[in-house]
Amino acid sequence: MENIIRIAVQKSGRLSEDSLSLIKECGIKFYNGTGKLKSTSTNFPIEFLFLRDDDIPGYVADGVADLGIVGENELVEKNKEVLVLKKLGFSKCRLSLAIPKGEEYPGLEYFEGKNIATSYPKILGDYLKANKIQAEIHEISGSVEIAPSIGLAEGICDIVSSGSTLMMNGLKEVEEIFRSEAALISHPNMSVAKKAIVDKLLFRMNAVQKGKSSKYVLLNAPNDSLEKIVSLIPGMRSPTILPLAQNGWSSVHSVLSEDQFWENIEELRAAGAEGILVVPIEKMIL
Ligand code: PRT
Ligand code: ZN
Repeated sequence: MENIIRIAVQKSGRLSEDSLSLIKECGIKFYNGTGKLKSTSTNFPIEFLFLRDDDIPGYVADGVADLGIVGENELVEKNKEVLVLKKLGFSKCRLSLAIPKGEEYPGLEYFEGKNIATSYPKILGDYLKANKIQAEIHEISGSVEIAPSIGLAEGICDIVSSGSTLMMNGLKEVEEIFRSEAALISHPNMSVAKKAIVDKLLFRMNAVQKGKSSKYVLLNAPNDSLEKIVSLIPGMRSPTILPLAQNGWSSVHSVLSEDQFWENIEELRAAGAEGILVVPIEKMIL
C-alpha cells in the first residue's frame, strides 16, 4: 500500500511507553488494546506493528515495516540495512563491561584470554577486536549478570542504566563500550508517496521535541531594566513586552531553553525581574 506507512514499535518493554506517547503527542490517534499486534490510526495514514524489539531492525530492513523505533544497541547489534532518521532522546543506557567487585582491574588487558558473557556478541566482538583483546565471547540471551557468580564467565558485557543490577549481583562497571538511546529508523528505499508521509511525521516529531526542551517564560520587570532583561532572555525572534497597569513596569514574555533559563535566573532577579512564570510548551514550530 502506497498511501499509508507502517511503523514497528516495541509491544511491551522499556521502549513501548515513550514510543507511543511520542506518537500521541504528534496528534496521531490510534487504539492500542492489550494483546493487539496491529492497529491503524484513525486520523493519520499510519499503521502500527507491535513487536519484540529484537525483530524491529529486521522488519524495517525487509520492508515489512517502513519505520521502526528501537534502541541503538539493538540496531547496531542486529547490523541490518536501515537508515537512522532521528535520535529520540529516551531509553538512554550504556553497554558496559563489568567484573566481580573484589577483582583488581588493571585495564582492558584484564579480559585477555577470559570468558565474557553477553547478549551483544557483535558490538562486544567489534570492540575487543578494535582494542586487540583476545577473549572468549559467551552469548546468552538473558540474566547475563548472574554469569560470573555461577561460573559461566569471568566478566559480562550488558546494558547498564542506574547500575543497581550490577551492584546487586556483586559486579562493578569497568568500561563503557557503547552509548544508546531510542532511534527512529526507516527502510532505505521508500517510495516518494511514503517519504512524503514520513516527512509529515518527522515535522511533527521535531515540533514536539523542540517544545519539550523549551519553556515559555513570563515575568514582570521595571522599565529601566528592560534592556538588560531582554538580553538575558532573547527568545525566538525577540521577547514580547507589554505595559503593566502599574506605571513604570512591563510584562516580558519569551521562549528559551530550560538550561538557558536556569543559567540566567540570578541575573534576571538581580536586574529586578519578579513574578516569574515558567510554562511548558507542547509544540514549537520555528
Ligand atoms: O521483549 P523485548 O525483546 O521486546 O524486550 P527486551 O526485554 O529485549 O528489552 P527491554 O524492554 O528490557 O529494553 C528495551 C531497550 O531499552 C533496550 O534495548 C535498551 O535500548 C533500552 N534500555 C534502557 C534498557 C535499559 N535502559 C535497562 N536498564 N534495556 C535493558 N535494561 C536492563 C539491563 O539489561 C539490565 O538487566 O536493566 C538492567 C540494568 O538496569 P540498572 O538500572 O539496574 O542499571
Ligand atoms: Zn529484546
